[in-house]
Amino acid sequence: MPRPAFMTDASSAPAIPVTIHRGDYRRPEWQIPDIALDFALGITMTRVTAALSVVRAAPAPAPLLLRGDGLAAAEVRVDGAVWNDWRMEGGDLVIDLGHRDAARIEVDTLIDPSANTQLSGLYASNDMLCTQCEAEGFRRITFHPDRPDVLSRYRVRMTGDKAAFPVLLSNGNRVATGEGAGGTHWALWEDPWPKPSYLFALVAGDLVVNRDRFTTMSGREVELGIWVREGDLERTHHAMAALKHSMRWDEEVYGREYDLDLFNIVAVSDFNMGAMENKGLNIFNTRYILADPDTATDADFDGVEGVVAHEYFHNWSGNRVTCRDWFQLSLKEGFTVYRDQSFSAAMGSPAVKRIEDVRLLRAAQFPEDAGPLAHPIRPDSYQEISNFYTATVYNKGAEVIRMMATLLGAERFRKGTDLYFDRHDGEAATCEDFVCAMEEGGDIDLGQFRRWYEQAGTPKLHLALAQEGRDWFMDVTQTIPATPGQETKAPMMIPLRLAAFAMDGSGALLPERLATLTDAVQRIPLGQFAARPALSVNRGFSAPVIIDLERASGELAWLAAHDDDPFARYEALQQLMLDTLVAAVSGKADDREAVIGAVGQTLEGAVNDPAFVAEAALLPNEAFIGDQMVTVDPDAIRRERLALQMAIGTALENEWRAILARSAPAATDPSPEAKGRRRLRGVALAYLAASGLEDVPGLAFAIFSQADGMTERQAALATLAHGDSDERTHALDIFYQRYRDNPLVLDKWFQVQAWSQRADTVATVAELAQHPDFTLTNPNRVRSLYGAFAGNQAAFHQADGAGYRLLADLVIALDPRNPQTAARMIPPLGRWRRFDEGRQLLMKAELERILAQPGLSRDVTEQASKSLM
Ligand code: 0A1
Ligand code: ZN
Repeated sequence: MPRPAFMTDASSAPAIPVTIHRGDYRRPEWQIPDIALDFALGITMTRVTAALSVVRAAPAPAPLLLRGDGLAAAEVRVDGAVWNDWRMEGGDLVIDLGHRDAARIEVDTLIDPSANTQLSGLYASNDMLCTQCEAEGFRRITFHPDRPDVLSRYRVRMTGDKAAFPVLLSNGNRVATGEGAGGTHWALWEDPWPKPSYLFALVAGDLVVNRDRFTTMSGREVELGIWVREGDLERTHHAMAALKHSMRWDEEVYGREYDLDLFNIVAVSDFNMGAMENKGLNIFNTRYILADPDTATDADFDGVEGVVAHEYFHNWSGNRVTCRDWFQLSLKEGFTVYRDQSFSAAMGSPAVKRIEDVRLLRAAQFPEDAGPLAHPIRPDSYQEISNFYTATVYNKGAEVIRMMATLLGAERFRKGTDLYFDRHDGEAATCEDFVCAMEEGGDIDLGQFRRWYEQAGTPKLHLALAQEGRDWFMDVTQTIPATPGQETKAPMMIPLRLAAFAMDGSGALLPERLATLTDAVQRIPLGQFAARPALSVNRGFSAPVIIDLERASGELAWLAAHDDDPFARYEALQQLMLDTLVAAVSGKADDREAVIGAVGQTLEGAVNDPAFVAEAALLPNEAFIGDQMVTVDPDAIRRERLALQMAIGTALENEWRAILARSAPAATDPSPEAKGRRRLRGVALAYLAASGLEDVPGLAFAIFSQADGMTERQAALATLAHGDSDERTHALDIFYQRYRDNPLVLDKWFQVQAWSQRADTVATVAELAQHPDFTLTNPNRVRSLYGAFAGNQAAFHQADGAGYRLLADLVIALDPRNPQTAARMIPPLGRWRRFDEGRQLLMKAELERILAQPGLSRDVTEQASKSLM
């Protein structure tokens, strides 16, 4: 009698905090060169028959350990015969194969995709079936070692009802199809490239395709397909263009060519992350595929382009060369983010792209590095790996790659990447392998540089100018703050681009040079000048560090106007704004006039480079202002930032109005120039709104109503949402009625309200959580309301703790259904150390309330308990 064989539980294993350590890595005892999977597909019941050809890889006779999560084994067959020498250990299947060195193992599992609310493994989304296996989802489909250093060739047969699932997709090439009994059909897919289980994918559903072709540099013809639901096809063209550009770019810049005859992308609405790089079958959150000018903003278009590129680039940095274990995640993610950033820079404005990337790093990664969840880009331990898909691993990881590229220069960096790809093709590699390839290919010693992989925390560089006669120096003191488990740190190797200018306009005194810092205290000679120069440091943000350098507002204003590095110009103006805001928040004298003057200066470039001017004119966000303070005062920050916005809005009213008076570019014009103009119009409108001028709600409403695309429409709506006008109510209504059937646009409706600077935003968010269109089943919807809210500093940190309670309630409600997404909502509560005592107590109380819930997932347990430390 076969034992009952249904998936035992839709939720992950209960929380037993087991910590996994990087140092405990052991090579796999068994390899699996070939896997055949047979799926009998159904939304509520899918039967999986897995046949694994296993080969012993270690000398000692160890049993075969196959991981399982929520699975039951009905029967195990070895070389075709029923085998009884197996047992379950927790969710795992352990098969004793005695002294056999090779065997063919067959196991059947039954799963209910409709009950899989975690969106990990095989699940149903809008009547379609799809998979998400990274990091450990494959074990929710069938028993398997499910570790990235076990690489197999996959053969996948899928059978399903032809009407329900007319399209059957998996990795690699479709080698056969046919009809079956009872209205079923089947397809057989083979992927010639050995891959880890986390890259397995399958999709079955009623989908339509946007087809195209690409000819690779060696003349291989590749068929491209973007699969979406009927009605969404018209919104896939931008993604397709991005895919073709990415394919060409990777050939030209890294010499990397695509390696299958087919490249498919599928868009699904319910997805925990942005997208997934499964071999030959990328699966995307609809948010990063669907875009047209009526429903997507310019930022959304850029997001599509960047994520399509990111997943495509993984084909080499991730798939052809994969990770040995999950501690090496940054090997594929940091490098691939660096690659997608470089690609997007090449497609648009490099300066603006750099500004955006740095702003994101400061908003998402710096706080992580400064809080209880800080970890190195190559972590030393974890309880739940899903919690380590972080801004540190991704974005700081990209900065670390960028620093190596800076130290080596373009040509030697390319030698290093060539060596890395060639040497490790087909392997599961480590971060150390990457650094070794850089050292050899680039002929450089990166011994000390490796500390970037080991030490958490954002380094701080205290800089001071010193003078001896006519000789000038920069004295640098490097400190790295203590982080959990790392009390003391050794100095890092830091590439610092710098230049010095004479403020009398006579030009560069010190042309740009690259200084490589290695010591805790170091003196860098700058040269001989008659007077103190204006110092331009960390140009292009050459290192992910915090610079502490006192510069007078006059010097910053001068640099904001004259520095030849656009990023440094942006930084100078931001620093000027920041100094002013921090002074105001601390009740000290501020220099508003200098800021107004510098913004006014910058606006003079509005016609030539509107995109840059728009970025530069934006005030630093509230959280970043808070990061400069010993104790964050959210209310004072909100107040003073609004006051400065109002002062700039009022003083430069004519300039802002002039920007809005010029006609808007057509929404269908995607050129960088048009995008820049739209962005600047949004900034202008926000400044006018902040200045409280009476006609502004009317003006915003007119822009909202007449907008021919989403960029202008959303900017106007967001501006109105901050205020208290009839136009606000009216615009929100119109927007809702017009887009209520488009989930991605409806997300924006939730988002702009959660972002609002109104005093009643906490109450509004609580109300919206009860709205019939709000649902916990869709991660995009959850993020659009609660993710946006948690980023609204003054609202989330409302002094009575109502914001904290709201977020904790969400975590508690969401955890049983989707622990990964629930756990991602916790870090904002973990920032308690940065706030006053009252808020600290309230935040900790909510973390404790979360932890007191029975049956909490491993994901949430790890994040909440570490956040309390
Ligand atoms: N490798 C993907 C990210 C990803 C990770 C986990 C996922 O499921 C929980 C999904 C996607 C990327 O970097 O794009
Ligand atoms: Zn990635």
